[in-house]
Order: sequence, then structure tokens, then C-alpha cells
Amino acid sequence: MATMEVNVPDIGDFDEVAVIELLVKVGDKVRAEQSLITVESDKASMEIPSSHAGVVKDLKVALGDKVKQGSLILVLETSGAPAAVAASTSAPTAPAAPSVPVVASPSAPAAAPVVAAAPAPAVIASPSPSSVELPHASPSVRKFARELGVPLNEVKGTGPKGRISLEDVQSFSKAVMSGDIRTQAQAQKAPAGDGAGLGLIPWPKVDFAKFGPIERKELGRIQKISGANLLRNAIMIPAVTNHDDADITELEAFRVLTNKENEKSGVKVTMLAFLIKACVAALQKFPQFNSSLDGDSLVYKQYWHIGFAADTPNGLMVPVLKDADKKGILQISAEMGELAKKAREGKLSPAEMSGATFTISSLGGIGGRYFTPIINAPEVAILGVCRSTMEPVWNGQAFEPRLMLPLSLTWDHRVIDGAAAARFNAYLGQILGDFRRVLL
Ligand code: CAO
Repeated sequence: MATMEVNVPDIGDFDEVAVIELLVKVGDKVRAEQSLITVESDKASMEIPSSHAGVVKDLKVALGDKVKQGSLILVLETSGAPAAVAASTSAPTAPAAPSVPVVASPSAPAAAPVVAAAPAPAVIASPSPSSVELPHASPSVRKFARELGVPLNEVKGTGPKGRISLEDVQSFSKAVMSGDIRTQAQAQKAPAGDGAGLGLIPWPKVDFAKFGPIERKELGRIQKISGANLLRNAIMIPAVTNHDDADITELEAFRVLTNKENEKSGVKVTMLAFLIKACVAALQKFPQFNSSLDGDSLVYKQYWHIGFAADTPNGLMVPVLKDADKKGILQISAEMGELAKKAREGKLSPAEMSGATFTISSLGGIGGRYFTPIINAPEVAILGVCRSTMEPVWNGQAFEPRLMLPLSLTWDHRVIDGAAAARFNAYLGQILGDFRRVLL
């Protein structure tokens, strides 16, 4: 093995030119005549070919460096005859190979490259599958691609032997702009579904194991599906959440009484059943909350199917209680119990999870005060409910202990406005405070 230096050959009238592209890296195997770097003056760009074949041992130039005839580009490890090496290294300003660069006019990228009396063109004539191979394109096309930021190695050439034409670069660029294709860099920065179209910075990559022991577990199927849905809904819906409290003192007493009366039936009534019924009344009074956006139209649904979030070992599921307007509290409770059981056992059918017009997410059995639920598209609102607490409420003369239920209504601002949301919550509170109001 011998080493030899490769220098910038005679590049014509140019004094100093800037290195604008490094076409090889240390360790690359290069052929004689293979382009090593691209340099650019204010008039033209050109590729500097290698005088010999070998493996790049040391790269002596960096992007932005100014070079001129005789500047050292790189050191090659060659298996060639020592005599040739000696000749070349001893005469660094006069490369042994016929390394005449190809010069392209920057003002006319479409024009055929001007080859300055070159016995051997510097542009690779026929690409091989080698990883160090340059895309098969003329310097003018390469320059054009560089100006647009088009990764040439991803462009499919339609010319003879797969040569990339100016039109190929243009079509590639158009396809990227229209979103028909993504460059590898785009895909790497933003794998599908993580905000590629939003131009977000890449997700932080942290080697967690560097900071302590870790265990890696793949997300479950349900988590993956619901995660993708939640992400879309969180990003695409201009959502606002209104928080309010409902006085359920009397309703809770009625619920306890109902359960006592129905002890033998095996059906337990929870606050959620009353909430479903109260929501139906509010949805009927404010029909835009029971609608869906379809382009520029609102679709008002004449049915009231209420989804309710259920916590299951496999993740969040949303069974749908159909025709809640036609059912009484006991029937709603019984159906809800069955649906929640099926959800926990992973036995819900797709039909039992579809068609909801509004969703309730109740954390009342667990705790908390308020939260901001994410709308279940294409619905336009969702009600979050937390645990009721006994609170001192001013009745005009004194503080009275009242059982207060925290409500969090998230709504789609494209369909609903703040005033309507406040009215919806207020009305819901009135119904929960006194169910007789449903009759009015
Ligand atoms: N305030 C106070 N107590 C409440 C309450 C409230 N708002 N809501 C329910 N409770 C009580 C119930 O009365 C019951 O009390 P007892 O055990 O004394 O009878 C207890 O809390 C447990 O209720 P439950 O959770 O079994 O029944 P539910 O009808 O309220 O809810 C279901 C059913 C399936 C919705 C629920 O089990 C569940 O999965 N909740 C979680 C929903 C969820 O994860 N939401 C978040 C989604 S976003 O990630």
C-alpha cells in the first residue's frame, strides 16, 4: 500500500474558488476520474476529479474552503505502482491523470455542460451500484439540484442509462412540494404521523439508559390506534375547555334512593347515567353540540348516541350508548355496565364503538378536579367529569354544604363559541340540579 496526494489541477482562469460540495469521505473507494469535490467561482461550478484510484485516507479540504491550482484535496491510499505515486506526489501541482474539470455555466442550468478540451469527462459516465457513486447527472443539473436543495441521489433519472435531467429534478421538486413524495431527510426528521407537515423540529432523541436502568415495552394495539386518533384530534381541532360546577346534592340523594329501591335488580346507578340523560337534554337544546363538520357544512344529527370513555387494561376505549334519548336511567345503567364489561374484556364490536354524537369522559370514580378532555372527532364537543365534593356554597344568607360536581366541557371553536359553551354548561348544571327542568 502506498499513499499519494491529490491536488487541484489547472482550473483555467480562476484564481481561488470555494469548495461547495464534498463528494467523497474518508474511507470511500474512488476510481480514477471520479469527482471528489465541487468548486464554484462567481462564474461557474466544476467538479474536480481524482487523478488516481484508491481509498480516501485523509480529506484535506472542508466546505467553504478556498482552493486554487495545486491545493491539496486529499490523500489516497493506493495499490498502484510506487513509481507512479512518487511521480505524482513529487509533482503536486501537476496531476498525472487527465483531470480536466467539467465547467457548467450557472446562468443556464439547462444547457449542456461545457467540456474544456477534456480527454476524459469528469462526470461519471455510467453509474454503478457502489455506495460512493455520484448520481448520474451533468454538473449543471447537479448545481441546479443543489440550489433547490434537491437530494439528487433520490431523483430517478429518465435519461439514457438513468441519467438525471433538469426536468427530472423539477418533477421531483414539484412532487415534494405537492406532498406526493417525501425526501429521506424529511422522513428521518419526521416519521409518518409525527407532524411532518407541520414543520416541527424533530422529536428529542435521548439515550435514557445513560441516566439509569430502563425497560422498553411496545405500546399495545389499542394504545397505538387511540394515540394516533388523539394526536390528530388534539392538533386539528381548535379546542377550548370551559370549566363549571353543578350542584348535585338532591340528585345524589335520589341516586342513592334509586339504588336502594333497585337493590335486587343487580343494576347499579352511578352519576354517569344521569349525566348521559342530562347531556341529551342539553344537546337537544343546543343542537350544534350534537353536530359534525363536513367541509363547509354542519351535519346536525337527529339521534343522540353518547360515547363514554372506559378505562380498560388494554387502554382507553369508548363504547357508545345508542339512542340515549329513548332510554330511562335504569336501562342506561344496565347497558353501560354491559358495555364497560365488554370493553374491559376486549370484546367490544366495532358497531358498539361507533356512531357517537357526543362523548363523556368521567373520572368521577377515581378523583381529580378538572381536566381538558380531547374531542373525539368528528364530534364537536366532549364533557369531562371529575369527582363530586361537598363544598360550602353561599345561598344568599349563609354558606350551605352542597355536593358540587366539576364539569369540563371541551368544544370545537369552528362550530361553537364561548357564549354557547357557557350556556350549555349552565343549562347542564340546571338539569343536574333539578331534573324536572327536562320537562319544561
Ligand atoms: N363523583 C363522586 N363519585 C363518583 C363519581 C363522581 N362524579 N362518579 C362515579 N363515582 C363513584 C360511583 O358512584 C362509584 O361509587 P361506589 O363504588 O361507592 O358505588 C365509584 O365512583 C366507581 O364508579 P365507576 O367508575 O365504577 O362507575 P361510573 O359509572 O362512574 O364509570 C366507567 C364507569 C366505565 C366510565 C368507569 O369505570 C371508567 O372507566 N372511568 C374512567 C374513564 C376514563 O378513563 N376517562 C379518561 C379518558 S381520557 O384518558
